[in-house]
Amino acid sequence: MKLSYFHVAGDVPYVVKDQTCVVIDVLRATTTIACALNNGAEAVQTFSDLDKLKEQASLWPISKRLLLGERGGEKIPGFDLGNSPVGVAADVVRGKRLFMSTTNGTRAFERVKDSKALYSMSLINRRAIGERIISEKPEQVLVLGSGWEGTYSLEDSLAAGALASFLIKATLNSVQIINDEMTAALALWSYWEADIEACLRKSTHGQRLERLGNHDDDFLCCSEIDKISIVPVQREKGILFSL
Ligand code: 3SL
Repeated sequence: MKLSYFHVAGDVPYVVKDQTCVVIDVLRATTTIACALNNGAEAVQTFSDLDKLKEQASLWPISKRLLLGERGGEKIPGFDLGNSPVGVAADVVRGKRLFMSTTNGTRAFERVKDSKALYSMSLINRRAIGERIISEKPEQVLVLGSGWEGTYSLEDSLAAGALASFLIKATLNSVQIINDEMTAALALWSYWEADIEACLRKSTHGQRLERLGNHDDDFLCCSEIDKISIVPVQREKGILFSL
């Protein structure tokens, strides 16, 4: 299995139609998606465009939908929820479809929505995604970070390295790392794996969240490696369901 990593959507150099892709946005979109589906949300529909989100959400019964999103880390005015994994508790999201838009994560999904298989991964469901990939036996897996407005992010690279490390161990080395970005991500993981939360807090986006207010619960939740076994998979374009 060939494994590559791209820091942001704009770095992906080719058509992804025949690929298996994994999107990562540790802080916080893909962690929120994992928690929401784990807590019984019906599905998470992602949008980079807010007008499209509102249009699609209006077709859904009010009692069965929630609008979730942030810009610059803060809840979008008029939306039901901000982008926090601790805000998507079971009593809030169970049975609901989440219409979600975030600054970077939903753009990454948009870039690879035409892929053959598409998964959403964060640190908390890293093992579940790794096991799913192994069972699928794809020739090539493209891992895509979300970054911040087109630039590198430390925490997404950490998670890419965590996935690569899992796949290498679980397949007894039959993984081929095919770009330098993934080699660097693996090195990052081996440097920080014993103190994941410290890495998240050190990242520029982690510092941005700290400036916005107390996000201790989010940092803790986002750094709990392999905590849940949910596999969010795209079954319809732009819509993630639990496998
Ligand atoms: O950029 C994104 O997609 C978000 O995950 C950022 S935030 O953590 O909600 O600020």
